[in-house]
Amino acid sequence: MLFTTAALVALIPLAASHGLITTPPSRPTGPAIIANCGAKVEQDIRLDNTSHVEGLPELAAKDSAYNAAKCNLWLCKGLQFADNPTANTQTWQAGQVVPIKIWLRIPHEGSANVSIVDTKSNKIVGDMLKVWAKGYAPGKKESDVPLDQTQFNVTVPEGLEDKCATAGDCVLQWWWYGTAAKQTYESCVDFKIAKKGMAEGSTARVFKA
Ligand SMILES: *[C@@H]1O[C@H](CO)[C@@H](O)[C@H](O)[C@H]1NC(C)=O
Ligand SMILES: *[C@@H]1O[C@H](CO)[C@@H](O)[C@H](O)[C@H]1NC(C)=O
Ligand SMILES: *[C@@H]1O[C@H](CO)[C@@H](O)[C@H](O)[C@H]1NC(C)=O
Ligand SMILES: [Cu+2]
Repeated sequence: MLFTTAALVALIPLAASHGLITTPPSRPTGPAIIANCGAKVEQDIRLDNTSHVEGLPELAAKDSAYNAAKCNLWLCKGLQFADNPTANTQTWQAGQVVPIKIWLRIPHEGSANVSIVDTKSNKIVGDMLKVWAKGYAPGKKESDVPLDQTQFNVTVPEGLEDKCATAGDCVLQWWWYGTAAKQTYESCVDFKIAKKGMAEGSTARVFKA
């Protein structure tokens, strides 16, 4: 097949998309996403782990391994808890301030939020930790994006000690929608909540008071 140079150049921005959480470490690909979502979805994410969700349902539909309920493409892009090394699971306490860093490769202006999601019901738990109703990720290149949109703190809410006691039951999800691009990005951090006074030995705790 022949492509003109212009056509090839036009393809590049599509291939090189767009963002994920780098701190704390976010869910990677692995054998569980292959088993539940199929090899095509896993390959798409592995080749560019900042890519958007919208292309994935089409790839999944062509794959006999795809299990819609277990894969759950609209939560964490289908990335699975079982693929996240245990060492990546964060242990937090209510009131703890958690620094988040986003690698935002290519901006698409739109809205974004950071929230805790109950993975069984795929519902946001409590208030969102961060909301940009508009004006998220403006401009054309990484450096156009305001620093406070890619490096910010969230505070671990009170009252999740039971619901989020076990890693995998809840995730911290960064969610971003580029309005004109019509593309959704999702990236997830696995964590569990430790009851206060029971986290002896945990390190690097940052408390407000
Ligand atoms: C995403 O991809 C980059 C580049 O290949 C890699 O360095 C990084 O570890 C990956 N992160 C995750 C969470 O998959
Ligand atoms: C927040 O994120 C969720 C996904 O977790 C999304 O469905 C929702 O539309 C977003 N809401 C706002 C107000 O940004
Ligand atoms: C996050 O919180 C820590 C500790 O309270 C503070 O030192 C740091 O400057 C904050 N970072 C941002 C980006 O606000
Ligand atoms: Cu794009």
